[in-house]
Amino acid sequence: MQILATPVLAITLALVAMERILGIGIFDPALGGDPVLYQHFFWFYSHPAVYIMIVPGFGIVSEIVTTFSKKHIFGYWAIALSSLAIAFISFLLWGHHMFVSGQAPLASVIFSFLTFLVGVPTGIKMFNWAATMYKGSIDLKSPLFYVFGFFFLFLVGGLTGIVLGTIPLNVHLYDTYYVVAHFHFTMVGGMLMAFLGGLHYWWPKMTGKMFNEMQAKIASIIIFIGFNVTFLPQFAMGMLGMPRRYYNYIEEFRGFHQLSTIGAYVLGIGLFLVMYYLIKSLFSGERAPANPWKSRGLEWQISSPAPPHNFEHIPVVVHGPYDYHKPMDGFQLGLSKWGDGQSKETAGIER
Ligand SMILES: [Cu+2]
Repeated sequence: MQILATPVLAITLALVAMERILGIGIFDPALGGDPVLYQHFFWFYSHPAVYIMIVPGFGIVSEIVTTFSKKHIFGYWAIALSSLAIAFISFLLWGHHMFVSGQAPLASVIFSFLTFLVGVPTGIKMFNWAATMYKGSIDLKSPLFYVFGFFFLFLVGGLTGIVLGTIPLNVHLYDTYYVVAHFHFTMVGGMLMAFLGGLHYWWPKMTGKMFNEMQAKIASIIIFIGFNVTFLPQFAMGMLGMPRRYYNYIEEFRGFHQLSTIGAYVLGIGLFLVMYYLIKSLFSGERAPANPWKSRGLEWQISSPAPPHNFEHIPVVVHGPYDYHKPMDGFQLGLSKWGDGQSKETAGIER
């Protein structure tokens, strides 16, 4: 997605430079250019750009959900193929940012339909994650707290995306705080929550230190509350007509804005708490065991932090990374079957 989308932004900047420096009319109507063309270029890059940030988050969520449900991921192929479908469809959606830019009505209808279509693979993922947790042996650890935050916030972000993809609603909501709220629910819900979940999940593996689990859970709840207090009022404000990118507003919106401001401070406190206990863990945290979450993933079978060359010898893998239905002993036995009779110690495997 980065290879296909990001160069378009670079090309657009090059075209702007050519227009400014050489006076070639590309976007400026005074020079015979088309300003809407700029929007096409911009959104052809910027819609996939959002997905570039979210899709890795989907991968993190899949890892965390299986580890803390102790269950094989439900619908492995559906999860994998839906990622590819989301990546592919993301290149066909840019026009949903331009319903009010004077594009052809037929184009708007097609872009609207394709926008609804991307909800299908995204929905497949959500249901597969829910099915993975169903009847799982749920281990309520801090990375899973962030994934729960992801489920709720990203769901709201996705559903309000369907609202914005609906042409008549979009005409009313375009350039209002509704869009600001929707965008933050997808970005913070989709990317930041998954990032924080992944940061907590792999922190012991990266640093070799355990953070304070209780503080991590409290911080995740503060962040979740702070985020909702900040951005939920913006949906209401946007529907009532508060435009985005304005410093001033009429008296009617004061309450919403003040609530948002309070929420932003709560959100900030939560994020500073994360910074505090993570940095503290580096100095005074307990030593992390090789596999603190009892995961089946290959990276958890080496010591924490990961040794410079990960595996001294190529491990023999006899089970998949999500095979929680197979006994743990057999799994470790499989990994310790080294081709050339190396001991488990040199391979960094801890029992
Ligand atoms: Cu978009």
